Amino acid sequence: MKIDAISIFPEFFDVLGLSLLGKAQDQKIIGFEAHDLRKWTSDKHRTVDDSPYGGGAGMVMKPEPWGDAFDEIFPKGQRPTIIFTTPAGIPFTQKLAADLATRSHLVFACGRYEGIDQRVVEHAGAQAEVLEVSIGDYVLNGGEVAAIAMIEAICRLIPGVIGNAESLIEESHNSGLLEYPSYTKPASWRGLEVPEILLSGHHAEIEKWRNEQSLLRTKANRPDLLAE
Ligand code: 6GU
Repeated sequence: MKIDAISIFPEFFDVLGLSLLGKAQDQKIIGFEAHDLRKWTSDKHRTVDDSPYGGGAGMVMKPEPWGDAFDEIFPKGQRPTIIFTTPAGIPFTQKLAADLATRSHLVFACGRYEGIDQRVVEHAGAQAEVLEVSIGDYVLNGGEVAAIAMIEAICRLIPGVIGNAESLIEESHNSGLLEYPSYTKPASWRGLEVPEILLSGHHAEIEKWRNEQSLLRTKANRPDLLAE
């Protein structure tokens, strides 16, 4: 999979060189490139924003640099998927991550300030599959951290990125419930014991206990998931 990110702070994406995603890049399973939006400005101050039509606080990202960036980054004759990061987007979920993991080319357009001129989104639709996506109900200063979170969630679902494919199966959100609690050695630690059932070797009983724990945890932490 090819992934491009466009941002005025491309250095944010340096973290993608670490750990499993770094390894996946070395192995050419994913190819990642971060681009500085200011590359596509032409004035002395390399301006990327301007005041909003209609008034209001804050600044809006100008359309021209984005259009020029897309002209260069979108391959001719192909239809990449472009993700505009915005708190006004559709929710990013495990399901969306799995869907996006099947694409061959993702482009993340990371807005700052009060957002990007909406015509940029409209215009991108002519050359790409377009999604406006949010990672949750809170506001970040820009889309870079959100894009990094999405890239990690998507890439770990690509075959070969995670060594142990089994670990993908039993995770929180796959079943619609949260994952059961985990324990490791020592069995007794600072007066706290590992639940005895886990030491029993009764696999059917352990599975039953884990299912119960998943349900209890979901009830306590995410009752909204049970309502669904
Ligand atoms: Cl994708 N961008 C920004 N700026 N804030 C967010 C977000 C995205 N998702 C949640 N908050």
